[in-house]
Amino acid sequence: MTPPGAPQCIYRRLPFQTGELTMSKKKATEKIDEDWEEMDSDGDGLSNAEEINVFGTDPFNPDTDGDGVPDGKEAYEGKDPKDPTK
Ligand SMILES: [Ca+2]
Ligand SMILES: [Ca+2]
Repeated sequence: MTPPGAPQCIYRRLPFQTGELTMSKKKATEKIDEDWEEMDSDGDGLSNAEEINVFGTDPFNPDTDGDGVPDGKEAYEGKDPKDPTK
């Protein structure tokens, strides 16, 4: 005989367990985001975070303004990687 109330105990634990799973999944996603920001996806010498947050350039295009000079080189030389005339 199953004592009355037993299945409810199992049900009450479910939301807690689901919440834990969601939290660890979110942490994993944040770690991936951090790793991605450290990466240099287009290989122009600037990290993805620098391109988005500092220079506003395209992290997947090594030459955002299309003047033939890589974003990283323009940033290093103090030029504007978004303006082909500079
Ligand atoms: Ca880059
Ligand atoms: Ca350029």
